Amino acid sequence: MTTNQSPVTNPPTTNPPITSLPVTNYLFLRAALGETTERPPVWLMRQAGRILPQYRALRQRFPDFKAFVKTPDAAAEATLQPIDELGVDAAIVFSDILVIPEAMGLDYEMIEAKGPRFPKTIENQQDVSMLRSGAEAALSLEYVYEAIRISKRELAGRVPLIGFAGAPWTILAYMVEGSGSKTFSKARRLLYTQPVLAHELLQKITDTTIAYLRHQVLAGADLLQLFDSWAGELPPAHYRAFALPYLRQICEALPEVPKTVFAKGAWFALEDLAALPCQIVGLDWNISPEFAKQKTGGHKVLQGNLDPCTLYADTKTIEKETRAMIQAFGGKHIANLGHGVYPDTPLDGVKAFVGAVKNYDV
Ligand code: 1CP
Repeated sequence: MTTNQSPVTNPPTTNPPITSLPVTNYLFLRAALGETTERPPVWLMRQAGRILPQYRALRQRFPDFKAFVKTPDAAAEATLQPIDELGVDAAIVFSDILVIPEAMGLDYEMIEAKGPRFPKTIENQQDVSMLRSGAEAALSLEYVYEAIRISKRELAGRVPLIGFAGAPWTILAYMVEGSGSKTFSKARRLLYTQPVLAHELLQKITDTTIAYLRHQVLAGADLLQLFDSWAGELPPAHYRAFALPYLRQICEALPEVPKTVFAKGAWFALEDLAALPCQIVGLDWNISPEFAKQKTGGHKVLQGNLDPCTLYADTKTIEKETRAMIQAFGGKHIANLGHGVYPDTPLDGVKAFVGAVKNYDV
């Protein structure tokens, strides 16, 4: 136990957790724990999404993305679609990282084909003081826990289920910036102009995320991934001061399941990421496997990192590039892309990638 944990509330009593359901495809869990496996397990970030015709059909029923995420049956259906269609070795619960700001009291809209927009952003002490945090905020995310329980039941042990959250710096970036951004200059400015306030906000996000992920594990998540999508926006010293300590708190608070930290663009922090109490480090496609292995000293399982644009190529090229990637990692590896699969990627390209990993002979 660490001193940074928020109090846990009792898990909801309806639908008992089904963590006891056996997982029959152990490949991912074995690889996550550093075992040598017959081939690397494979899944894709953003596999539950527009690449699948089934997803696009389901989405028709929910013109509002948030209503979709908040309907546990529908979210569970989206979670399972890539398992049925692609045969990947893990499912990831269908949700979004932005449910955390909303649970803390900062509402957002998801604008079709554009992305999120927060009508009100965080600017000053009063804004931060008004936010809910910790167990209290995490209680409002029951719909995610229910989606996990339904997904676990319907997966019936076929593959493990990954729970996830945004990393505190990335969540702060949205809360301060109010949307995606080319520069994230408002969020980065805050770290220079109001560092104490930034730390207060990061701590509140961290406390909420820990309570949230704990509920996800109680609901049945077998592994957890933290998405630090805007890690690469920070200079190394700021990443060390404003991102890593909070990632550490989260990892330390959840010892019961394997954890992946995916810090996009943070090649400069690989040694620090390797020192976190997580099992897997996710890599984007700007990092060579050789560089990553050297910087992480062989201590971590590495996940990634094919350029998502590879999947627009012909099948032969996809197979060749995928095999080359697996060879370059040479074990202790989970095959994935270097970021989420792009929504207009041809399904055949995605299948060629998954097939190339599954047919790989070590
Ligand atoms: O399959 C899966 O991976 C599970 C579903 C999932 C995940 C893990 C979704 C559904 N979102 C996320 C995480 C997420 N959301 C991240 C971290 C991963 C990454 O870097 O891509 C981020 C940054 C978001 C924020 C977000 N949500 C954006 C990006 C906007 C920006 O700033 O550039 C967008 C467009 C969304 C909406 C969203 N979330 C998920 C989907 C499938 C969609 C698109 C809506 C749709 O296609 O129906």
